[in-house]
Amino acid sequence: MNKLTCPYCYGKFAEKEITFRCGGLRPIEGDPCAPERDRVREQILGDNTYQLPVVAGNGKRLSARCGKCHNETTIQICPHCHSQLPVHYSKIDNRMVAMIGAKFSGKSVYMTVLLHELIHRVGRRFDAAVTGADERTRKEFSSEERTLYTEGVLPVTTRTAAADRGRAPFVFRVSLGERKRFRSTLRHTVLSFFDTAGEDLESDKGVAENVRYLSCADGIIVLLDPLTVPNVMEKFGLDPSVLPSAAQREAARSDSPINILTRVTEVLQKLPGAGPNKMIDIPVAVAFSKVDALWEGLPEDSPLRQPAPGTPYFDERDGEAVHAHVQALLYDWEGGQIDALLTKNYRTFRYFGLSALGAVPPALAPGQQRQKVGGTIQPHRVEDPFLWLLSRLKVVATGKD
Ligand SMILES: Nc1nc2c(ncn2[C@@H]2O[C@H](COP(=O)(O)OP(=O)(O)OP(=O)(O)O)[C@@H](O)[C@H]2O)c(=O)[nH]1
Ligand SMILES: [Mg+2]
Ligand SMILES: [Zn+2]
Ligand SMILES: [Zn+2]
Repeated sequence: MNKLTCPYCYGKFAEKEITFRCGGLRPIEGDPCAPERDRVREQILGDNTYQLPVVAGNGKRLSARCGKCHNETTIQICPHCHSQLPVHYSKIDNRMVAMIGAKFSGKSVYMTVLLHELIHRVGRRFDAAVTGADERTRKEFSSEERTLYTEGVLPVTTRTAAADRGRAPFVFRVSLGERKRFRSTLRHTVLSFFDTAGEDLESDKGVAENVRYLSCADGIIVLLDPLTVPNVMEKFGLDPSVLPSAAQREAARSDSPINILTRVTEVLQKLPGAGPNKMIDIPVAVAFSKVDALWEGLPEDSPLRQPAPGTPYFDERDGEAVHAHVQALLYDWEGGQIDALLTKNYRTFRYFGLSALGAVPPALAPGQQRQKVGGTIQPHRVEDPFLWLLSRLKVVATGKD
């Protein structure tokens, strides 16, 4: 059976299991339906707000009739968490992109910057329109965007999945292709991004809370902080102040990328269908964040210092050059342990190097509560891992110049 995955709770269901919600319109006779308690949302999402009544129906049909007000409704909801599904959800592609990485590796900053870039700039490169798929995503994303871009304030540590049950992923709709005069070749893809807490990677319990999310992923971005690779700070002659807070410096000391990758690999091997001796099939983009801190120490012709190509497809030649360069750096930095682990366990992986901010943010001043961005945000190569994943998932084309 063709199982669909909810982009909000990652539960699986068949098309016919999709449920409906009353639209609350005034009926010809009597009163319109009023919002009421929704115990499913209370239990699954910790959301206690009142909702219009749930309407039973067959998801293969695009509408159902409310038993109370007798109005027809086309609002489709997930049978597990009662979240409203994107329009025609069962008819369009949906892809889950998971992102994981250690505490302070830069996941929250990266996610905001990547989505901002997809909406404002990269979309144009691909003639793609990227929009929030629901009201909450649009509101919450705008608020995170404002905090980072307008107020210049960096995010606080993301709370663990257990501590923050109500936190939902951002769900975006990407529409790619051309609208021709007589025929639309527009393809819609629903993307679900869940910003995990690095802290969840530190314990088995935390990992278990995130397993459902990882097990549904079509592609994974593992974000690694190169400044936490042993010897890198010394090799590049960096001052500890490139890790702006004491908490970050402490985290950098205690958890190196090879440890993180080992734990991530164990998680993926425990998923259904996987096994300790089986290669992992999900494409994994291994992206080093914060490369702005390393620029000065890299040769001028390093592919990591060149801007991302502007082609309307994933540039395979550039991608391979970056991959080979990062691989060589890893052998120099830590003797290729990371590369050996990935080669042994992953069928499809690729290295990337990116900077979300474009510069090292200034250290916290005494008494300062929240860390701020130095100047304007100048992202570098943030789209690469994402476009590579989409090219593996056949959402965007691959090309060589
Ligand atoms: N130099 C540099 N530092 C960055 C960049 N992005 C993030 N940082 C630094 O890394 C810190 C942590 O970034 P977050 O995005 O909050 O990290 P996270 O992975 O979400 O961390 P948790 O939520 O605790 O798991 C920021 O406060 C910045 O100091 C970057 O592009 N360049
Ligand atoms: Mg975070
Ligand atoms: Zn759901
Ligand atoms: Zn009704």
